[in-house]
Amino acid sequence: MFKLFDRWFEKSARSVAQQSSRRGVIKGLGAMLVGGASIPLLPVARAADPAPARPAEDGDPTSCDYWRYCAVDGFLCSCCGGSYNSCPPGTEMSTITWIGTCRNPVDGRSYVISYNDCCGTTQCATCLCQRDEGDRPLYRSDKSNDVNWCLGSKSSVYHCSTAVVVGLAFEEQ
Ligand code: ABN
Repeated sequence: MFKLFDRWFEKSARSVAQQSSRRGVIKGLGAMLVGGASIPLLPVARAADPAPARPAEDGDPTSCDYWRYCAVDGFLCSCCGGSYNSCPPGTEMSTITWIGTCRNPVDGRSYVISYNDCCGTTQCATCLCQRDEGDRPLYRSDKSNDVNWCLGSKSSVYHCSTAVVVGLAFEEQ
């Protein structure tokens, strides 16, 4: 019985050895290793992944009622040759800014909004918008939106304000 098994095993081992080269076996092992290591790098969709920070948009960015402007105080760059997230030509975006949290009515989520001022030419004087959510009096300068953020830029001359989404806010429980 054992002899029969031995013979069968020897025969199949010889057959495998005849049909495969040492180089081929090493190549196969290498491919397995590289393939296995690259599997975690492939893009996968996970249900628990956070939503991207580019929210679905609805509404008129030239209107003060637009959802991103809930904590703004200034002239809307959308009315001044720029957009809600870009400065009009010839102006420069401030590097220091006022931050607010606004709820997007389209997806019901809250987003952190950065109200960067655009600086370098005289005030736009169109579409003044003052919604002030979360604003505190000027003597609490760290919590006031009534500040010229151009004071930290090359030119301190204020032109208009943008409303740039910088991320999703933590939801209140
Ligand atoms: N951040 C808007 C602004 C600019 C100048 C003065 C007050 C408020």
